[in-house]
Amino acid sequence: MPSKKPARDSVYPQPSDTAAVNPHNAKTTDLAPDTVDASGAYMNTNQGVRISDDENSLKAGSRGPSLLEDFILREKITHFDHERIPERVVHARGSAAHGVFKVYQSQAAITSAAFLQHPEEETPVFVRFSTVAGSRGSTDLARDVRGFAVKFYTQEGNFDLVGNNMPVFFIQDAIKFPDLIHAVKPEPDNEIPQAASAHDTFWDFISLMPESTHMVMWLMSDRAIPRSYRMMEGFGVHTFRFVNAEGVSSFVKFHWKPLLGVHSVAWDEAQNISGKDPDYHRRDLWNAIESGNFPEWELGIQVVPEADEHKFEFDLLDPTKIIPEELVPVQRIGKLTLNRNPDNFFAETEQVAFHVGHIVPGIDFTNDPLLQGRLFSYTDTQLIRLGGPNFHEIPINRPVVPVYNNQRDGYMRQTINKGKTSYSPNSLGGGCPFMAGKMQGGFTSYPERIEAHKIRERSRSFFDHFSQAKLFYNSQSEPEKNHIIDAFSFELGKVQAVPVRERMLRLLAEVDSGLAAQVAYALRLHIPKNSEEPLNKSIPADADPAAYQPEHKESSLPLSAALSMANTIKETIQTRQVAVLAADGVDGKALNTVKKALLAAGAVVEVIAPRQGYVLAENDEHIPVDKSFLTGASVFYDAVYVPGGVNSVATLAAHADAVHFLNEAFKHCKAIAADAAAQQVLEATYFYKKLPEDNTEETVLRCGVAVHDKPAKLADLFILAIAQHRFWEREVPRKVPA
Ligand code: HDD
Repeated sequence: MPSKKPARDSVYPQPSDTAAVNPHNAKTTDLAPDTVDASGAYMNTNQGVRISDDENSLKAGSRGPSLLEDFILREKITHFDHERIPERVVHARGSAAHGVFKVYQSQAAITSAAFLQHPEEETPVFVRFSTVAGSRGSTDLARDVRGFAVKFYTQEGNFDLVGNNMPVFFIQDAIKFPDLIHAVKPEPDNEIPQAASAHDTFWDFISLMPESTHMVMWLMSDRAIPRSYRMMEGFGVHTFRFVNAEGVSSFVKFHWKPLLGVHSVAWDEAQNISGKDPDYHRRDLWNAIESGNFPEWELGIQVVPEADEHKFEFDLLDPTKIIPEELVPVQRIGKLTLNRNPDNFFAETEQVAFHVGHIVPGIDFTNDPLLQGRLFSYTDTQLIRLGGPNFHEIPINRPVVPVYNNQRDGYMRQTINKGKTSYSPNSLGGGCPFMAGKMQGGFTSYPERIEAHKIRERSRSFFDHFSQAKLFYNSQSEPEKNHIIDAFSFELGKVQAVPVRERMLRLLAEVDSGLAAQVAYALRLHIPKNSEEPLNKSIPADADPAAYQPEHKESSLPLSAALSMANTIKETIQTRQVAVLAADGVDGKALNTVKKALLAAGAVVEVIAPRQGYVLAENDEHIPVDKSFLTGASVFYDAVYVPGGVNSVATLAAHADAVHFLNEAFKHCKAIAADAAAQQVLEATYFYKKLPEDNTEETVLRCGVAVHDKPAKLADLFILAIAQHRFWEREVPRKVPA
C-alpha cells in the first residue's frame, strides 16, 4: 500500500480541495485558474509583452510599407488565421450550459456509481444540445434529431451520457453510420440542401433500410421541431448496464424528463423561425439561464434484471427499439439543473469532447452493435477535431479528479509531469501511480460470458422493423398524426426520384395503410401493391436475400401513452413568451393588469408596437416597447394579447402587420387574448368569424381565444390557455391565410 498520496502531476495550482481547481464548479465571479478576464488589465502579446499601439502596424514612414519585423502584427494575424478548427462531422451546431445533478436517493441496490449514492451531493455537469445534420452556422429549427449530451464530472471521473431527444436510432450497426450521414448531409456535388433531410440521397438510403422505419416516424413527428431545448426529452438510446457493489448487473435505459413538459412548434412556424432567428433555441436557452429560469430535467431509468433479458418481444440490444414505459416504468431518480451559461463559446461549447465510452465504475456497456462502434468513433474524431491526444487536458474536458498515468507528450501537452518514470511497473518512482483494486474504486468490466463464432452477421432478433413504428404511429393524437402525414408529404415532395418516393410509400404501408394512402394522395402516386423483393436491400453480398426479409410482427401493446406529446405536462406557463400588441392610446391600466398576472405566473412579456421606443398610453404613461413589427414576429411568441384603448385599437386594426401577427398566431394554434374593447382588431382578422360567442373557461380551453371586459378575469383565462401550449385542433381544416 502507498504510504502517502502521490503528488499531483499537473501545472495547475494544487489546493487540497479538488473542487477549487474545478472550472465547472466555479461561479462566473469566482474565476478558475484557466479563466481569463481582461477587466482592469493591459493588453499584451502571447509572450506577455505589453502593447502600446494595437491600432497601427509598424511601417516605414506613416505612408510607407509595413515591416516584416512587426512581431505584434505577425502574432495577431497568425493566430487569427488559425482560429477555426474542423467542425464536428455530425452535431456541428449546438449550444451548451453548465449545471448540477443530484440523485434523489441512493441507487446502491443497482449501481455502485458514486454520483448516484448520496442525495446531498451535487455533481457538476456540462450539457450540450445540438442538431445533427446542419453545419455550425445552420439553423436551430431544422427538422432533425437533437443531440442531448451530458458530461457528469463525478468524483470517480467523467461519465458522458451522449444521447438524443429520440429514443431510437436509424441503424442497428455502427458500420452503417458513415452511409447514413453521407446520405443526410448536403448532396456532395452541389452541397444542397443545408440542415435538411428533405432530399433524394437521404430518402434513397432510408427507403432501402427498413430498420430505419421506426426512427423516421420520430423524425417526421413534431419531436424533430422542439419548442425549446428546455422542453425536450432526452434518451441514452442504447441499453446500458448498471453493476452494483456485489457485481450484480441489470440492464438500464436512460431518460431525461423535462419539468416544463415536451412541446414543439408548428412546421410552418419552424421554417419561419429559421429565417427570422436561426439562433432561436440557442437564444432561448441562454436567456432562460440568464434570467434565473434554470431548465430542469429528471433523470429516469428503466431497469431490467439480467435474468429478464429475453422476456421481451424485441431485442434489448437493438437500438431501433424502445422498452415501452407500460412494460417497464420509468423511475425518476434525480434532477439535472442548468444554472450557468458558458463564459466562452469556443473554449467550452466547441471544445467539449463527449464520448459514449466515458463511463465510471457501476456503469457498463452492452453488446448493442451501434454502441460498440461508437466506442471507437468518439476518441478518433476528437484527435482530428481538437488536434491531438491531449484534448482531455482542455479545461472543459478535464475530470475534477487529478489524472495520474503514464501517458506523456503529444501535441499541446499541458501537464508538466515531474520525475523520471513514465512506465509501469517501476521501482524508481516508488511504483507510482498505483493500480486501484475494486476496494479503491478501480473500474472492472462486467465479466459477461461470451462464447461465439467470430462472424459478420445481424442477429435474427433484430429483424422486426415495423412493429414499434406502428406502435409509435398508433400512439399519436390526431393532430400529431396529421403532422406526420404532412412531414412525409413535404419531405418526399422534395425528392425528385419517383422510385424513391414509391419505395417509401411501400414502407409506410407496412406501418399504417391510412398514413401511406394520405402521403400517396399528396404526392399523386399509387402505393406499390407488392413490396420489392427483397424489401430489405441492405444485405451482404453472399447472403440469401430471402433470409434478409424483415419480419412482420405486431406489438402486443396497442399503444403507449408516453409516446404522445399530447399527454405531456400542461400546468405551467413558466418562461412562456407573450407578445402584447400596442400602439399609442393603449389602455395602460388593462395592459399592466394582464402583464402583472402573466409575470406573476412566470411568463416573459414583451410589447410589440408599430415603432420601437415606447407607446404613449391613454393615461400618458410611457410604456417601453421591446420590438417593432419589423423586429418582432408572432413566431417568436407562445401567445398574444391585445389590450383596449380607442386609438391603439384603431391603429392596430388598420395595421397589416398587426393583423398578420394575429392571423399567424391563430394559424400556429397559439393562445390569444383581447380586451373586449379591442374587438375591432379581432374583427380585422381571418379567424374572427370562427370565434365562439361565449367566453367560459371551457370554451377558452377548447378554442384558445379569450375575450373579456375585465382584465383580471381575462388574465386568468389567458394563463389557462397558454398552459395548454397549442390548440392543434384548430388546424382542421388547415386553411388560414397567414
Ligand atoms: Fe454520435 C457526436 C449522439 C451514434 C459518431 N453523437 C454526437 C453527439 C451526440 C451524439 C449527442 C454530439 C456530442 C457533442 O455535443 O459534442 N450518436 C449519438 C447517439 C447515437 C449516435 C444518441 C446513437 C444512439 N455517433 C453514433 C455512431 C457513430 C457516432 C453510430 C459512429 C460510429 N457522434 C459520432 C462522432 C461525433 C458524434 C463522429 C461527432 C463529433 C463528436 O463525436 O464529438 O464521433
